[in-house]
Amino acid sequence: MSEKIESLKAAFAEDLKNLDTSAADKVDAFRVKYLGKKGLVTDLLKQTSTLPVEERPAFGKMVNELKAFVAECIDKAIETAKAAALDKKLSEGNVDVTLPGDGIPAGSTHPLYDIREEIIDFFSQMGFEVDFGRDIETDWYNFEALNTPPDHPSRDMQDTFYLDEGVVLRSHTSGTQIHYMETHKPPFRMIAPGHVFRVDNDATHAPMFQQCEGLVVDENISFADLKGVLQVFMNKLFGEGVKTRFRPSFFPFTEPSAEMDVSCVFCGGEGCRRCKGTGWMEIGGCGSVDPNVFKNCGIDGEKYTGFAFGFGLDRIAMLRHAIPEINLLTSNDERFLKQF
Ligand code: FA5
Repeated sequence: MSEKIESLKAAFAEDLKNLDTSAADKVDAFRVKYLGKKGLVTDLLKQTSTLPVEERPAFGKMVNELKAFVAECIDKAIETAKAAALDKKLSEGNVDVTLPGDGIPAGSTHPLYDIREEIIDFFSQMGFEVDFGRDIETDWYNFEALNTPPDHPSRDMQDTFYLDEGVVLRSHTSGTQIHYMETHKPPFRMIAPGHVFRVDNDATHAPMFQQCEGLVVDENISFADLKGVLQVFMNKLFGEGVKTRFRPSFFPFTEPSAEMDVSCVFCGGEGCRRCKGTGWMEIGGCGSVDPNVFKNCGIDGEKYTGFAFGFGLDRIAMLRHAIPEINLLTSNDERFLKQF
């Protein structure tokens, strides 16, 4: 039987010499001839079972060695055939090697994330500490300590999600002020970025959005300090030319209180549908800390004064990128996200 193996090996070597490796189909047919299901080597291997038991191991070993040799030679022939095919294609000029390759898709940061990081950077550089607070607050932190007792009419200003009796999804970041004042002694400056929740839904109001609270407490802090800090902040966010205005307003936890507006980016201040014809867009609330809030946190309101503010990050993103609908920011729509 070993002669059979030797003669097949010799025949294979001869056959290989004459193989046209420039044609892939011929190489494949050659592989089938020797290693296919009914191939010559496969056939030889099948004959092992017809031999006397004592001869089988030696014969099987020799055929397997032949099989490995044949497979290696054919693999080389396949590589040669592939290279020949590529050479042919290149010489025919069918491949433009100057074409750009397939792009590797890369993600990018979300515009709201970018704005949050920018705000944190800006205030950190001014010595503000960052406290992220918590999404779930008790009534005390979200309302009462902020000078808003249960039947106070100003509770209607923020339509709140109640989780349980006296437990809410925070409707603003102002509650973090209280936690901070309970655990820190003035003087201090802090910001509190985070998600907030309200029963609200239209083009400029979302049920979940982000705010960033700010609080500064020290001796002799005035409303002028507040205006100065916020003007510089707006210049940083929207550029040197941005127009701002403070409108008298009301918040139970600040006195006096104001709303801060920036000139509408959609119409440049002319007045349009988006700014309801006013030329301005509301961006946040602010004011001097109400002495009752200091009292609730054990801070001496005779000695210390302070200012606080709270901005909507989604509104800042809308203004900065001229986004017409607030819900696009959380829609997870790739067509929208790919623009950033
Ligand atoms: C407040 O939430 C106050 N806590 C802000 C504050 C802090 C005042 C400290 C004084 C001192 P207001 O409800 O106006 O205020 O919300 C502040 C900002 O959040 C708004 O100007 C707006 O930019 C944004 N905002 C409010 N409601 C929504 C909403 N549903 N969707 C998106 N942004 C909103």
